[in-house]
Amino acid sequence: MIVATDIAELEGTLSASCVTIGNFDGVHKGHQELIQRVVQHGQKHAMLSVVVTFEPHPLRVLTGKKTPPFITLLEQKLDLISELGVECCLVLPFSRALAELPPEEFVRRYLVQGLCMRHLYIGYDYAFGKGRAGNYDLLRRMGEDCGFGVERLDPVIIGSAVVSSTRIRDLVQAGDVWDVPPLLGRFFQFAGEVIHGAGRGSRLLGFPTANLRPIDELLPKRGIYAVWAEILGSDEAPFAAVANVGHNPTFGEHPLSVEVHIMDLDRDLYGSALRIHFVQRLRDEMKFDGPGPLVARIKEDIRLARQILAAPGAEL
Ligand code: RBF
Ligand code: MG
Repeated sequence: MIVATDIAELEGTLSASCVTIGNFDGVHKGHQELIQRVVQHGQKHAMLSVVVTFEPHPLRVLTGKKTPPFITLLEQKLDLISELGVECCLVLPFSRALAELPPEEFVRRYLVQGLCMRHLYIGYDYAFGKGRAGNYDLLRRMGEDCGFGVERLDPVIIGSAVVSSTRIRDLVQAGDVWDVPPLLGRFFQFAGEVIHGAGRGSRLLGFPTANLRPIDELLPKRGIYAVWAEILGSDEAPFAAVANVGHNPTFGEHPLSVEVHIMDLDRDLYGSALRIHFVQRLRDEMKFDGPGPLVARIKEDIRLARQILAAPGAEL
């Protein structure tokens, strides 16, 4: 997949394109449906398939920091879009100036002149620009003048509700990670770099944990989870593991940490990055009466996690 961040890189190189545009946080089932339609239409009509997205997220530019934590950051988003067969992704740097551009001008300048767009797919609720003026009706009207078709897709309904990034975020933050895959198309994932922790895990408890410095933003509700731990940049299969998202209250109050105990791996992971796939929540984090009872409970967590990860539906 070609990734461009400036329309000038593409202008004049394309003869016809099929496009979708959006923020695509999570690249969930609804996004996947839309993007697959672009790829299919492109193949059928000899058009280049193009996804247009913005970075940073428009809301973060326009409202400061007051946005929900994202499900996927740009790098993973691009990987997921590329895996769907898209040939080109235009990642436009979002700015207040771009936000001020009248929708008609955005369409003319970027989509028609820049990308030679002949067909556009949009999500059921998509609108862009100031006051959401760049809506389906405006795009239809412009399509007639500029020579592109517009199709608006119906929302994807799963479990009698529309699939949306907000709904997925809410499930994750409620700890209901087992309910995420039908909507997201995969388990909820969280990547982090392995850093030095308190050293208590192996020394005191006999369960070494990899402590993660977050790369991703969205974290599941505090608690203990059955997870797959993937070592990024290695070709080893993901490991069965248990994760604790919490404050280790048994040992005083600590800042929130994400720790992973990999069951069948006895190796130093400092400096590596892990991607954790959250399969099932096991329990709340609790304050135990010292290390003894905590260790007994962790053994129980591990036994349960092994069963969950071996069961149908838990495979990656
Ligand atoms: N710490 C707690 O204080 N309460 C818990 O319920 C708890 N559960 C854990 C479950 C698992 C599977 C793991 C790996 C860790 C857990 N911890 C818990 C964190 C533990 O206190 C921590 O790993 C060590 O203190 C080392 O940082
Ligand atoms: Mg540790």
